[in-house]
Amino acid sequence: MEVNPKQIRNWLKVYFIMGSVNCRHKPEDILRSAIYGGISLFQFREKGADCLQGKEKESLAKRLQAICKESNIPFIVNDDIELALSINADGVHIGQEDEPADVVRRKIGSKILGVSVHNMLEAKAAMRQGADYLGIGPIYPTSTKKDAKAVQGLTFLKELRAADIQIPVVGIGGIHSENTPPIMDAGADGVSVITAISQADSPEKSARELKEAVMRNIH
Ligand code: TZP
Ligand code: MG
Repeated sequence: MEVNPKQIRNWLKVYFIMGSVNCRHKPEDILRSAIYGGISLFQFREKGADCLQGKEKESLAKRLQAICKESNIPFIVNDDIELALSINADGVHIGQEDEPADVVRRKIGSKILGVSVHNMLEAKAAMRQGADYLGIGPIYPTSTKKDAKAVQGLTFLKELRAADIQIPVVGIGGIHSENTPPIMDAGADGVSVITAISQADSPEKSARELKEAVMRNIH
């Protein structure tokens, strides 16, 4: 997949992240509902206690990938480069604990590469090493990622934009439609969420509300 920053920004608007442990019912149903509601990008993040491994993980990834394909939603894999390559995902998302971004970039060629960063040094390194977008957070408190860094609010995001760094950026951590506007005002291109959609009574409604909040506050 050929990617340019404008296209990436568009995909980052409502970025839904999910694995089986985030789901109270069938992941396929939650993803379909989220797509009806208007998500623009999906990340398969199979992590945490009791997460699927091996063939079961791959099988769920393929089922969710097929659902994304039907609606032209790019399918990103968290951390697992081998899986992303073997199922021909559209991209990967890595953190600071994973392989360096330049190594991953060489492995995945022109697929989408997202990198989680927490400060200017990490952001600049990720950009130099070929990141297509940056994930910044946790913006708000979250209980989803047990090893998440301290809540950082919007300070770093604002600092990045003040330095005129224009790489596509998505916020993450404790985000829902009501607390989305300040993130967009700080210069994000979109929001990424796990709980707000995966645990919602109606993932469709939640995704729609997030999309409306993003679109009302796009800069
Ligand atoms: N990285 C930083 S916070 C977080 C990740 C993966 C979890 C976000 O989940 P939620 O449920 O939207 O707060
Ligand atoms: Mg990681």
